[in-house]
Amino acid sequence: MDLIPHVIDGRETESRESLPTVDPYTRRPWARVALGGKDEAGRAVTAARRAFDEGPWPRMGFAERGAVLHRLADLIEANLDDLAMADTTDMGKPIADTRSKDVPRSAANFRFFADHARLSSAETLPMDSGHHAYTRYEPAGVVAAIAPWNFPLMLETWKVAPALAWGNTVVLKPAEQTPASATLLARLALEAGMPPGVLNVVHGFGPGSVGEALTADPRVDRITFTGESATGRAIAAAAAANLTPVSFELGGKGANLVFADADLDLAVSWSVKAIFGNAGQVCLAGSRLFVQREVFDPFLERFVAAAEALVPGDPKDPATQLGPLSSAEHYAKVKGYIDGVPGDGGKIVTGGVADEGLFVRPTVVLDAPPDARVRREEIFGPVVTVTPFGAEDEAVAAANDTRYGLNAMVFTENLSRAHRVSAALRAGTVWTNCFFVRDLRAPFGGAGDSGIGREGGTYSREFFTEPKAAVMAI
Ligand code: TXE
Repeated sequence: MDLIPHVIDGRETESRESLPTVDPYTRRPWARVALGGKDEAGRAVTAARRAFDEGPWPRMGFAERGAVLHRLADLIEANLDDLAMADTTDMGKPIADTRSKDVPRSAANFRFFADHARLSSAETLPMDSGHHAYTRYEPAGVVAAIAPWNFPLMLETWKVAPALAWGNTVVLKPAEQTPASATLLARLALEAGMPPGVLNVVHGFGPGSVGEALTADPRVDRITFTGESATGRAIAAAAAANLTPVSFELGGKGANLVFADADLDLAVSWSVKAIFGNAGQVCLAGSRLFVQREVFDPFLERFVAAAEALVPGDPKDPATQLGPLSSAEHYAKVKGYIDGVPGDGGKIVTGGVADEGLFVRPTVVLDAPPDARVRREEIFGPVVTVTPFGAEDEAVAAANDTRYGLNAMVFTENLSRAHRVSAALRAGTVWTNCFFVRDLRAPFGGAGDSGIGREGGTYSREFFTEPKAAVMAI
C-alpha cells in the first residue's frame, strides 16, 4: 500500500509509525500515512523558520512570488484528476464535486491571492505636522495552518495561498482523516519552484501531537484553523501562552429563511444543496430551515421530493450526488443525533441512517422544539429541521437564536425585505436567493462560536502581515 509522507524542508519524510487512511465508501484502508508527532512538527517549524529568516521567499518581489503561485495553480489544474480522487477516496465526497468545485477552487485560491497581493496598494498619509506616514505590509513569519477533513484541499489552499502570497512560510497540518491531497500539493509546490521549507506538510493528530505542538510553538507567528468550536478553544488557550494571533473558522448552524414571496423552485433547489451537499458536512450548511406558513406545505412537499431524489452511491461514480459520511466515528455521531430526534419532540418525515455502509439518507425533521439538540448543535450531516414562521421579525429572531453566526440564507423576491433581513441577521455571510457563492475579496468568517476574525482579500492581508507605519519628516 502506498505511503503518504510528510514534506519537510523540501524532502519527503517518513516517521517510525504510520496510520492507515480509510476510504469511507469501501471502509477499507487505501493507503498509509506517515504518523508524525511533536518531533516532526518541531522539525517543520525549524525548516519554515529558516526559509523565512534566511531564504529568498519573503524577500522576493510580489510578481516573482506570484509567478510561482500561478505555476502551482497551473499544476493543480493539470493534476485535477489525482487531486480530486485523493479527496474523494479519503472522505467520500462525490467525485463530481471534487472535480468541479474543490480542485478548481483550490487553483483559484492561488491565482487570486497572488494577484491580490501584487496589486494591493498601501496608504500614504500626509500629516499637517509636515511629516508623512505610509504603510508597509510585511510578512508575519511562520504560519501554522490546521485544516479539517470536509473540504481538504480547498480549505488548505484557502489558508496556504494568502499566507504564501504575502511572503510567509507555512507548516500545514491536514486533518488526520484526509492526508493525501496535502502531500500532493506540497509536491506540486516544489515542482512549481517554491524553495524548500516554504510549504511543509506534517501529518498526525491534534491533541498531544502535531497540532498541539504547532500551536504551542513560540516560533510560530500566526495560527489559522478551521474545525470544531471546542478545538478552537483548545488552540486559543495554547496560542495565548505566546500571544500568537489566531484566525478561526469554526462551526455553524446556518439558518435558511424562505419567505412566502420567494421563487419556490429556486428556494427548493438551493435549500437542498445547502443542507445535503457534501452529505451536510459543511460548516455553512443550511441546517435550520424556516419557512413562512403560507407556503410551508407546498415548499415541504417539493423539498422532501427533491431530497429523496438525490442519488446516493459510490463517490467515485460521476453520477453520485450523495456519498457516505466521512468516517465511522462521524457516522456514529450523526446517527446519535437522528436517534435522539423523537425523544426531543421532533418527527422524522424522511431519511434516517441507511442500511448499508456509512450512508445517511437526507433527513428532514419537523416539530423540533427550539431547545432540541438537532436545532441547537452542529450535526455536520444531512439532517435539517424545518420550522414554520409567521412574521418576518419572528423568522429573524428564530434565525438569530443560536450560539453560531457563520452564515444564513434568505429567499424572497422582495428587494426591501432582502436588505432588511440581511442587515438583521447575525452572521458573517448572508446569501439571498443563492448559496455558496464566494468573492474572494469579501470577508469570510463568523460571529459568536463560529470563529475569530475574517479572511479574504484585505482581511487576509491584515492577518498574514505585520502592517508597519513608516513616518517621515519631510
Ligand atoms: O474536528 P477538529 P473533527 C465540526 C463537525 C465535526 C466536528 C469534529 O461538527 O463533527 O467538528 O470534527 C486538529 N490542537 N467540524 O474532530 O477536532 C485536527 O487534527 C491543534 C466543523 O475533525 O476540530 C484536525 O486537523 N490541532 C468544521 C483539525 O484540528 C487540533 C470542519 C480539525 O479537527 C487539536 C470540520 C488541538 N488540540 C469539523 N485538536 C468546519 N467548521 O468547517 C484537533 N486538531
